[in-house]
Amino acid sequence: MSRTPDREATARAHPNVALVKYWGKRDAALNLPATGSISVTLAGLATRTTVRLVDGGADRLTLNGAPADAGTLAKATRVLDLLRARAGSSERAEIDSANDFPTGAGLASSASGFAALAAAAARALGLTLTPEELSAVARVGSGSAARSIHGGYVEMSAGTRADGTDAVARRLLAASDWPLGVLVAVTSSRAKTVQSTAGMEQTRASSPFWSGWVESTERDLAAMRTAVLAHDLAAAGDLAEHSCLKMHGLAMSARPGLIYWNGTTVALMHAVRALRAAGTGAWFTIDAGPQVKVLCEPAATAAVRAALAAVPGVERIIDSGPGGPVEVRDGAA
Ligand code: 2P0
Repeated sequence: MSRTPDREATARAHPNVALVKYWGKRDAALNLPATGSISVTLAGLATRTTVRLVDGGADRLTLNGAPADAGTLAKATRVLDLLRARAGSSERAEIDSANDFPTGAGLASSASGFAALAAAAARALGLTLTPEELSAVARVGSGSAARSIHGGYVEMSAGTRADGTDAVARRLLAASDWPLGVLVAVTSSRAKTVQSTAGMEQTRASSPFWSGWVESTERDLAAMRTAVLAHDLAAAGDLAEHSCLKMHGLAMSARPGLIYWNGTTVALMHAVRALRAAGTGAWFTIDAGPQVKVLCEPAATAAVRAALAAVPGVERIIDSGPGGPVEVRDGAA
């Protein structure tokens, strides 16, 4: 273990999109997921986070140039506390984090944000952790962040241990192992009104479909793992659409029901299915927000992009595909 002289480090992480969704926790205090999940880390979108250690005071978090809200800061402090305990440090952190894409709008900014925070803070504190250990730390900030530590195709385990030490993410395939087109159709850049953590707890506490979700996701994970390892886009796409619609159906069945879509979101789902009916392999998935992510063969990207752009209400389309793991270095941004 060696300390960096300036006790400052910068990390860059990508968000990810889940092909088998995570929605709900088995332990809210430790942020342990009720089910596993499988994702693709997304190139073309990134969070850059610098952590500087200082003596005394409180942790401070600047997000996109403004002070972060109290809830986000509290999550960051939980991540830092874990790392400080490991490093035997009582230093505070000044965190400066910025996203190059809309924040809190269903584009997984918490995934890339907490992955970058965990990596930068570990480096600043002089800790050397394995990616699996780092994923367990990032998970405390945000469940999906555990997946963004890795590049490519990633599986997050729910684990069974009460302390959550087996709730970690592992890479299934590197980004370069299976090229894939991923287009992100942005329909609104506004932050969502119900954040994922609150939405998940509301769902678990009130949906009559909860147990069916937990049981059936086990089967989805096994089938998706097989599809990913076989580079079978048709199988992975069908399952991804199913997991997406099942997650949103579950969320809608909470009381009060959670509706993350807008009209353009629905129009995009129909447009993707129309593409498929006309012979272009394209499949949608949607996270806790109104944006639509579309999976396709890389060669079909231009045709799919044109079809999505023709849907009224689409603000912009971001080109993406499988991205790399979190990167970290000493010093400021
Ligand atoms: C996912 N989402 O698997 C699912 C699908 C959104 C929809 O993980 O409470 O921000 O911080 O652990 O990770 C978003 O939830 O939630 C998410 P917390 P997180 O990508």
